[in-house]
Amino acid sequence: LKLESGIRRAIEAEEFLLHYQPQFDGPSRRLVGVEALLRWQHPELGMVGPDRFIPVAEDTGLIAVLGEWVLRKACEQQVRWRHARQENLQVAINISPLQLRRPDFIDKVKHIIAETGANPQFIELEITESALTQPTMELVARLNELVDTGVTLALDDFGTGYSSLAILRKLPIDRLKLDRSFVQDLPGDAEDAAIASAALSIARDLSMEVVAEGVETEAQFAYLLERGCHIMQGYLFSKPMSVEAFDESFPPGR
Ligand code: G
Ligand code: G
Ligand code: MN
Ligand code: NA
Repeated sequence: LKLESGIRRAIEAEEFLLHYQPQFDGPSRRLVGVEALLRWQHPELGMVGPDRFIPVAEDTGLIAVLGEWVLRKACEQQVRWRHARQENLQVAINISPLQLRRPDFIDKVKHIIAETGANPQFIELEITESALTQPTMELVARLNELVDTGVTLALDDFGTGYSSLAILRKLPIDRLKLDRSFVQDLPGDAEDAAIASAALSIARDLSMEVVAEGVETEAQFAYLLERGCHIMQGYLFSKPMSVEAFDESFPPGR
């Protein structure tokens, strides 16, 4: 499979698209935001998921241009929703660690926000925990510069990377995204329950919010809500979907 040579062409052919998965405020179950999730509508292979082509894009350096495309599309969509809904939806965007490390990344973010008119307060960049377990001073400085642009930062896949409290305190992070592997077997599994509770307690101590991923059952929802989880995302509420399907399922004013 020649995914590699396909990526650049596919950007131009507009074969990439973003699906969006809604996120809900825990107590009120109100829609508060979405996570943008990249898809490739491949002419021969059909819908290809990011697990297959993001690693290829990272290996070939194409992640820079693909990641920029994602940022721009998600910012444009935030503006469209703001106009259509008369309120802001928080839009979360996955950022590859390789994107983050590029010297021109901050300028790209600023440029795209300015060009699209997106409200940076409602743009959240998700950075995987594994990229930040041993952050250099340079990387911490970069995260601070990012926050200075007005965007907020979330630590994705939280719980899989063994971040220490000492390190978490140094990072300008607003949210922890509890990895779905720790949500999956709640509330029955004692180890997962301990990890979920620990994440919520760390977040409280550091004044961060927790987003639970992969919430599939009311029992998981109730367990997390009871322990102060702020935001919920998962199949219990909705799968990721196209903008058209999203607007139909979640019309404004509800
Ligand atoms: O949506 P899905 O479950 O197929 O996503 C699988 C993985 O791909 C997730 O870990 C998600 O973070 C990652 N992913 C989805 N969209 C993007 C994107 O736009 N950029 C990057 N770097 N990763 C993404
Ligand atoms: O790593 P990241 O958090 O970015 O990955 C998000 C991925 O999780 C998306 O690809 C999405 O399809 C998937 N996902 C979202 N909600 C659920 C869920 O409730 N259950 C499962 N199994 N996967 C989910
Ligand atoms: Mn994510
Ligand atoms: Na995750």
